[in-house]
Amino acid sequence: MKTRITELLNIEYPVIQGGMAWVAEHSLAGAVSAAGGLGIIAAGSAPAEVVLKEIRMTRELTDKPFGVNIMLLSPSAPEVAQMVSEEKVAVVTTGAGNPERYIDMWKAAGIRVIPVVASVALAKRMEKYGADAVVAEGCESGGHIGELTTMALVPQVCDVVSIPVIAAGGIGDGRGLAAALMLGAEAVQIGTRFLVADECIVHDNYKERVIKARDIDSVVTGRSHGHPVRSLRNTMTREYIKLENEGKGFEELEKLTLGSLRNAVMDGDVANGTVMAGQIAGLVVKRQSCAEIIHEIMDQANERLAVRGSYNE
Ligand code: TUI
Repeated sequence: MKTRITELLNIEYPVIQGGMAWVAEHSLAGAVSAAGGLGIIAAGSAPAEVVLKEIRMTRELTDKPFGVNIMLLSPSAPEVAQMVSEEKVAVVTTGAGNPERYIDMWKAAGIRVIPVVASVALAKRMEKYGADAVVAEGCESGGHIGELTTMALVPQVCDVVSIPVIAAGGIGDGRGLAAALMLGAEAVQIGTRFLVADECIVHDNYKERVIKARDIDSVVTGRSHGHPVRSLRNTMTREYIKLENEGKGFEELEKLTLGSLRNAVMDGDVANGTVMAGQIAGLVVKRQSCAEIIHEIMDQANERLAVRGSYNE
């Protein structure tokens, strides 16, 4: 399957792995890229030297292109932004903010720049500032989210930009990829399904929680203070939502989630930690290698796309 995204990024399949903080390190990114998708190392809140080591370890795993995701709320975002320029990584994606101050520097280093956006306005602005593509991410995603659903956001973004659009949020299989292409996207970014990949380092308890999740098991915390985060329901989210309903402020709420993503991912504390995952978690039912996941998605999408012509027969 060829699209402007597979051409731009020099990848075989239009499947990009989400840059999940604490989760997406060299073994996941390297496996996804080696399998023909685009693997992404998530910088999260790590300092530049840690991300640099991950870049070097990913280069040991594959000669194929991979990317680095920069989480713009992180205090180390400026130093990571500089370091990826010096390293001339193939692709940079950004999340949770507006990366315009870095775009010229990245472009000068020959990097493909792909901001994640949750609104039409930011998509337009990113094109104007020189982005090569955008990820339009709907609120079905895990982690930090915007307001709009993928179904509503993707076609509206496609209508106002000429650069290619990558759809994200609520996509976990080949039906999702086929649907995203119908909306005008030219690739998909997938996070939740890769959480349970064999090459993904998240704790076994986290993988089991994702596999066990039903359709209605993700919840959004933090809407009251303007930093909504989607994760799987547990002791922490129940307590958080209770305190939010009591009108508690950001500082008090933050105490509940300090280090909580790390605790879930690394220590397997799926009761008190933050188990970030998207609404599609209910569809994720088995562990597979990254190559199996990607091939299954492509086979299923190709099958669906072949069926399309038959509706008018
Ligand atoms: O960034 C994400 N998802 C994330 S980041 C993350 S780490 C974190 N952990 C705890 C609390 C907060 C973050 C976990 N998940 N997705 C990309 C994304 N970006 N979704 C929404 C946005 C976004 C939202 C507002 C991008 C830009 C924006 O406004 C920028 C502006 O200044 O206009």
